[in-house]
Amino acid sequence: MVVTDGDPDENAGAWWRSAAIYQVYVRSFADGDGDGIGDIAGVRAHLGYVRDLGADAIWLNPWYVSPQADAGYDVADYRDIDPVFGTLADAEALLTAAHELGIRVIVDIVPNHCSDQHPWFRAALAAGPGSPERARFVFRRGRGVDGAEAPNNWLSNFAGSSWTRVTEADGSPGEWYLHQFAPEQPDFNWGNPDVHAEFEAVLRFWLDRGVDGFRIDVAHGLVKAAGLPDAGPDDRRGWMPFEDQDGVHDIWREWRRITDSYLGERVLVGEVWVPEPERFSRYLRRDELHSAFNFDFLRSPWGAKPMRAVINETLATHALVGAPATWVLSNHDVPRHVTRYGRVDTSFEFGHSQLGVPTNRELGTRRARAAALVTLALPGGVYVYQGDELGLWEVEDIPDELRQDPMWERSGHLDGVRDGCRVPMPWSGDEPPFGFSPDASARPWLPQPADWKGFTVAAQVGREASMLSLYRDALRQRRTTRGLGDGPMAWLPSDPDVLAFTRGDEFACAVNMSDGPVALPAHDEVLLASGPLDAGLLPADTAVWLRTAG
Ligand code: ISL
Repeated sequence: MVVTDGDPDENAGAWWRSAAIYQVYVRSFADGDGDGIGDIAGVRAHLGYVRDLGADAIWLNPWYVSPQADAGYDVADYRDIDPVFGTLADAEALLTAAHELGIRVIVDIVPNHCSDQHPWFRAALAAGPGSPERARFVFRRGRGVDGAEAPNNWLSNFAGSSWTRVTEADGSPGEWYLHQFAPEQPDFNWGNPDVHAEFEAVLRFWLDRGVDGFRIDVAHGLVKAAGLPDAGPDDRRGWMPFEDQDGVHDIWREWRRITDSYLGERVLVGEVWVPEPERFSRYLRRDELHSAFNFDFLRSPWGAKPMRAVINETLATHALVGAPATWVLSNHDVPRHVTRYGRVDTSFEFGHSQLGVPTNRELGTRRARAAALVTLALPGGVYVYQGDELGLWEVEDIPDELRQDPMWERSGHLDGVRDGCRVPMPWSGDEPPFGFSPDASARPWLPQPADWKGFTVAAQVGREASMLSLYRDALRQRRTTRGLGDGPMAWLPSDPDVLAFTRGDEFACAVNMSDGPVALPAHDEVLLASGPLDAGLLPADTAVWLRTAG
């Protein structure tokens, strides 16, 4: 597909504008070889499940060679597969098998940083200050006496300073290098042409093997403000010198030219955490990324007022650049929404861990069912994180010694946001590993709760009231119902605590976020409901899909 200037419809009807994309967290999806860690063989064996669910594509979290200091987001070789997940041949076979089933494949790419075991970083350490090897990363002399203080005050996303001091070859304390995440994840210097050339080659390596696109990790973070100035007092809340710098857009234009040079509608999907919606939309200009995760909806508290505001703002912002919106309820970085929506404070914000705050799982599940119908009915694309479709909740009682997230140790155990949503999938059976591993004696890399017994795929398939049946029905109808996916929506007049909207002239969705039952909007037929209706009324925390004309 070649983008032509000035044609507003040049990508109308493109698959990614309406896609339902299933996020496969490879390490926790299915274990093919019995070591308790999910792998490519496991994904391949369960592609039929993804097809039956009704997803158009899968997004695979990083599978590259990695010391796994941050679950694969510390990449040591971008052109090969980590042995824990399989081989390059396994990856190629997975791409073929997925394509045969009509499932597209998006792979994660991590361009902000690599692993400290990446050959470039090892060479940079060995080569010393002022070398071309160091120029591919962000090395600086420290401040203060003998350079003993970090070059600036930037804080890592994983707590503590963003800088680590190295010991030079002669044993003396030396320069500092920047890492916006763990010290094992040195940031690349995107001012260096080698970095651009290397990533172009890596993109082509995977595009040549048939991937349908990339999910770009930390797409707002690659370019840092010139001179690396100290961050201001509004740390972490607004514009920061290490995020959302204007120069980052040149990189996405470069990448777009690469994907556009391939046949088959290959896509760039950004992980873009930017507080201002207008600045967010800049990543989606016609010659930049195709789409980006809309985290504002995920962050929003449960409620008609805040969610209506997010929907309106999202659609207005995307309209500015002609991009389709996306809708996301959970992913591998945030507590699962069944748990979030059962709390008093239903919002999500990084750094405000609610680990252990009481939650009403029954309420959270009811809302999660309703939220599924809302997100699958909204305009644009949608992401389903593995386990959302089973109604899994955040596992909050993982023993401290089994936790794996680097954020846990680095934050002094204050933050536990990311292990509890990564617990391996329950497929079948009455006890762990619930069919996750082929061998019943295998120990999954994070422990599964015993009460997932009733939440396995096998326990939910064919059970009409299950979350899995709801997702399957909704995804099937979403494909076949005119008006869903990309396209316009219009609000229907409603109670302020109800969201009701039409998609085209035959379909409406309503969700009741008030305390009591409300009347359904006018309709011919109820197509799908997230819970039982109450004498023809829509109960609290329930959503419906309606056929509005025959
Ligand atoms: O800290 C943030 C906002 O202030 C986050 O948005 C942060 O940018 C985000 O969590 C980045 O996540 C991604 O990159 C990480 C990795 O650990 C996550 O799993 C991944 O989704 C580093 O590669």
